[in-house]
Amino acid sequence: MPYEDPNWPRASKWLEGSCSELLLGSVALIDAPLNWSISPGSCDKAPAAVRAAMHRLSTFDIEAGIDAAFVNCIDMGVVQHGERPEDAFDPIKQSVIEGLKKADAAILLGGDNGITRPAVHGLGLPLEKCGLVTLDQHFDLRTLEGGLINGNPVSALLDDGLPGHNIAQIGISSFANSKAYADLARREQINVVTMDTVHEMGIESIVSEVLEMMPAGVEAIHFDLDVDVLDSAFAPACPGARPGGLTPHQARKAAHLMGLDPRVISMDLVEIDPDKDIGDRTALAAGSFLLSFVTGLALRLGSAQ
Ligand SMILES: [Mn+2]
Repeated sequence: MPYEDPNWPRASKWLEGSCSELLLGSVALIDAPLNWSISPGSCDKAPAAVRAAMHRLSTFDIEAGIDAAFVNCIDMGVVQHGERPEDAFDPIKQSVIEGLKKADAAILLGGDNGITRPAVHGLGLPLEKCGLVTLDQHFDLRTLEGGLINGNPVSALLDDGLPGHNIAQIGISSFANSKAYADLARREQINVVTMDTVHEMGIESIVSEVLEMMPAGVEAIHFDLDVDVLDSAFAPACPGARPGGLTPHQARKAAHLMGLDPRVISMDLVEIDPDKDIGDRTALAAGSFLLSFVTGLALRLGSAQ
């Protein structure tokens, strides 16, 4: 019999539907194990790895003074989708639309970054009313020639008609991107915040500023948390992570602040390759980001009541 303490509820129980009697709202959890990457790996195993890590996390956020269990987790299970991003587009988009009908926010467990494009479409609004905030060391603006891949979801969204000024990218890093794509981001009027700017200004002020600068016409925002935004020391499971990235503390703060904004109604956690993880440290970090987004959401829903 594994050890259980009734005074220490595990986040894994929350995933199974265990929640507080006093409920503020709900979140839909969707597994989207897309695995069609530039560097082939095992991102398809990430939803299971993050869920397993939740067994070692509690639901209580001592910093925010609130429990994730004030939000009911509606587990929507795995989206059945094809191997290629083109084949996954409709199923993932529909799963987010369904999730948002049932819950106050939808959280997608990737999978690779290719899930971000259908997730934005799943906001269910014309793209000019949609916003995208990425926490990522990379632009993900690679060419669309050769088809969809995990390195070009932002290009694909621009091509679909998402205005560049509705996109903010936090954590863009040196030697992880090219001048051609930095120039493209500037031409498209994407709000780019580099990694050094985050370290100099602080993640809280950057997230607040980015949300304030979203155009007034943006009604719903998708938050793409590419876990490779972390410093590679903290994210052995993310092949895209580089030295000099965010600490788990900074990414957790960012996720919490995003959850607090009423326009932010969906989130994805992507680019974790559990086969490369060490001591589950990347999966544990990702689990804490998910929970911090939910406690942000809980505070937001509580203050609206
Ligand atoms: Mn990315």
